[in-house]
Amino acid sequence: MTFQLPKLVFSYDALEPVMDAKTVEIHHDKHHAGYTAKLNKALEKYPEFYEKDITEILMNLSNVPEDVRTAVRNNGGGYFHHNLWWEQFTAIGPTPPSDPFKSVINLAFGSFDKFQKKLNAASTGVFGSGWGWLCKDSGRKLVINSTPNQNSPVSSGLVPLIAVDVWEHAYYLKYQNRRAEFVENFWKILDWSVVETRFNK
Ligand code: MN3
Repeated sequence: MTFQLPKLVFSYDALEPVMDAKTVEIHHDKHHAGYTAKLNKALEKYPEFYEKDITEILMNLSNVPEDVRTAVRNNGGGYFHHNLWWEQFTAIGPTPPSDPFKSVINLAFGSFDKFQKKLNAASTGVFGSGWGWLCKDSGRKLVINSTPNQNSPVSSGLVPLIAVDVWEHAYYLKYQNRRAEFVENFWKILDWSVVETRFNK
C-alpha cells in the first residue's frame, strides 16, 4: 500500500479568515498531494518502504537507498509535515492549552507569552522556505527550532508538536510578503488538544 493523502476533515473555507479557502484548497489538493505522489514515485523501486511508517523512514534516512534519499527527504518530509499541519487546526476556534500543559510551557520558556514570541521569531526568521517547530526531545523537554525546506526534526531525534509552515505557498495569496502577520494569526486556529496528544504520546 502506497502512502495516502489524508482527507481534510473540514471544508476549504473553514479556517477563514486566518487561512483563505483558495490557499487551503491549493495547499492540500496540489502541494500536499504533490509531495505524496512524488514520495510514492521515488519509492517505486523499493516498495518495501511502503510498509514502513513515514516517521521511521525519516528517522533513519541513511537506510534509504542513496539514489532516492534526497527525493525521500524532500517529499517524505513534505508528506509527513503536511499531515501534521492539517491535523493541528480546528474550524471551531482555538482551544486553549490545558493548565497542566501551560505549566510545562511556562517551565520551559519562562512564560506563555515568551514561548509564543520565540516560536513566532523562529518561524518568521526562516530564510527562504521551511518550517518553525515546537518539538519535544527524547527527555520530553520542549524545544523550539526551525528547519529549511522539508528537512524534518524527526531526522534529529525530535518529535514535532506544533508545525508552522512558512513556505510562501502557505500564505502568499492572502498575506503576500507579510509572513509575520500570518505567523501571528496562526495561533487563532491551533487546536491545543492535538498538540497535547502529541506531547503525551
Ligand atoms: Mn506547505
